[in-house]
Amino acid sequence: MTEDNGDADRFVEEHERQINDLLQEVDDPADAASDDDGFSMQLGGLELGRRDFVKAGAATGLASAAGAFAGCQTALPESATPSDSGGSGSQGSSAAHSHVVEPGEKDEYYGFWSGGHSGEIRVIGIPSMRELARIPVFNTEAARGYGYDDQSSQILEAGGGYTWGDNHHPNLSETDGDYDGEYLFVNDKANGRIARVNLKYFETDAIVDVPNTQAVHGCTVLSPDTKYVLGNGEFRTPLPNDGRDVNNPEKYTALFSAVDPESMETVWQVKVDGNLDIVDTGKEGRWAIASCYNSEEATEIQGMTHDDRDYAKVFDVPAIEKAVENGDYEEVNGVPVVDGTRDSDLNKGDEPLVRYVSTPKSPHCVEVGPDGKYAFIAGKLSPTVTMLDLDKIGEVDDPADAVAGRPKVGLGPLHTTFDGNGHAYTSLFIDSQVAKWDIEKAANAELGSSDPVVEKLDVHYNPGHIQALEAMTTDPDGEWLVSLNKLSKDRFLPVGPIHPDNDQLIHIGDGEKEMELVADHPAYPEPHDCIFAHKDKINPATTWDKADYEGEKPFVAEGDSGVERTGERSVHVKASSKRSEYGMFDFTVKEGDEVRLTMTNVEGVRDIIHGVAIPEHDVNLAIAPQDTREVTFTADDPGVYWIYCTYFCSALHLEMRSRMIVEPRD
Ligand code: K7E
Ligand code: CUA
Repeated sequence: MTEDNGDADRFVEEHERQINDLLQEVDDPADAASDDDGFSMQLGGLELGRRDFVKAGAATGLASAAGAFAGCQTALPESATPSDSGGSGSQGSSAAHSHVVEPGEKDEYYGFWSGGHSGEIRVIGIPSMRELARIPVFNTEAARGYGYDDQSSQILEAGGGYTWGDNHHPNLSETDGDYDGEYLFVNDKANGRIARVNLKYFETDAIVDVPNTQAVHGCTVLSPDTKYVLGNGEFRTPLPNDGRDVNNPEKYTALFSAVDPESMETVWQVKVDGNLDIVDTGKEGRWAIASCYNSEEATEIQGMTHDDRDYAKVFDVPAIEKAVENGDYEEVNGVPVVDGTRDSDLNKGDEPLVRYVSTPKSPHCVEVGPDGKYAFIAGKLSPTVTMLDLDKIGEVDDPADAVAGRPKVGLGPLHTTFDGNGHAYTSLFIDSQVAKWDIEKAANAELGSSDPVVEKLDVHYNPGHIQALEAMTTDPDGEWLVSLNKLSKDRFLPVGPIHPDNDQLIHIGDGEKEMELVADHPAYPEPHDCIFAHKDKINPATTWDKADYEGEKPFVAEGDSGVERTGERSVHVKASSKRSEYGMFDFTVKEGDEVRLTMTNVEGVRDIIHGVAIPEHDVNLAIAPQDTREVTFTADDPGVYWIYCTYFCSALHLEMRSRMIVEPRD
């Protein structure tokens, strides 16, 4: 049970040194060509040569089957075979496995990407990596009129009225452990929120501002039936955060929150020691496992990385529900908060709410494998992944006895994914690699052994999440894996100092063959994670069904267009739209009127969207067939304003216009 975790400063320093090394090589490729300079160092128990840091084919432009794998040879156990197939860095052209989807053909999978601090979700086809759509969630977005019409503005307003968010973890709703195609849920780390996207319309339909919490980072649905959406409070704050205890960090606390997926209300929270980073659940609806990187409860980096051990926290969901039912909580801002700290009475006895499992060192991610047997907790500052046996965790007296394995996979392990065929794949942020390893072998090996590692593949560069097809279900599909790399450095045409990320498509097949790097895909900052669903599991509507909004907003049929005065200073304008005219060629209001404009697109065919732009009034609607959108604005200045359609809907699109006439008031 010996392990080499080193201390945090050393890891951080080494990491920075490696990045500097790499950047230098990028600047001066000639220098990099000589890799036999005897440079080597010990890090995390691994003997590393210069080529470990200079990821070949990328930094040097060396063509290179050999080059691409040089980086992993020293780090691999003898049994591992370096690939001879490549990863030449030529963006797919020489790859043995094609990801090309021919013109007119469709992709096999939907990929839903988080958009990081862009606030949006991106929909990308797999394997082509073609971007199909962007779904604005926490951001406003002009192309879809999101944040411009009254309905989406109200969603943003109800969610706290912020103009942006930082979404990391997209999750698909499940029924019986499989994707049911109904919803996608995603966190907002920036403002402590969770949003729901309706997958019939690919539109955000609710945002909850989770009370008592400043950052919701980890986010997942409770398998197998989406009973809750679970969110990890990452930043510790006073509870409630109303000015009390501001200078007493030891009184700050982090909360684990459960949100009802239908009402989107926060139904309970659990107060814990340390903080909360990432979360996933077992497959049976009982366990939620979260990582904690700041067990020190420090407020500065030195303190946060001080200890060699932090923990994983295992939440017993039924036990928490029971505590809430029994009234064993304190209500804070309308939410029952149960005490899951280590000294809590609720954690004594044989059904503790939260089990604290000692784990090295500032662990980052938690992913539960397809069979639900193990939770995989990547060490981040430890080169290991801890496997926690979920069948045992409820049985053992000391939660540490539920640790079933701890392979040493490489430097900076962050996230793990699965091919459904016995392999785990872990991203190595510092090594810029994906390590493939054998799960059962790791369960049988000594803790800290690197024997279970089968293969490593260089990626470009510094991967965060990696995700294989349907890896979070009970039945992963293998075949493709995407590595979401934080830095692209020299991989693309330069576009100024803010570089794209690089999402790399890697062929993994059924896990029996070597991994192959197939394509680079630049990504606008900054996706963190993605999730894939087979196309048969997602069934979007191609036009709106007006029955879905009956009673919430009107449907303006062609004959119903008109202006109604609703008050001294307010009017309601209703209009239909179709190719290539609005229901009214003009309408008249008075200076200073509050105008409520209701517009229906009466088209019955797909793909014919009409837009509404009103110059100088910041009005911008995008209305899909059979949908109705409303916007309320003030007509401040007398004059004539040409309304036009923003979507190129027909040959007479330019002529699709109307006039808003604002008469002077006196
Ligand atoms: Cu690792 Cu927010 Cu999932 Cu980023 S988190 S990488
Ligand atoms: Cu309607 Cu262009």
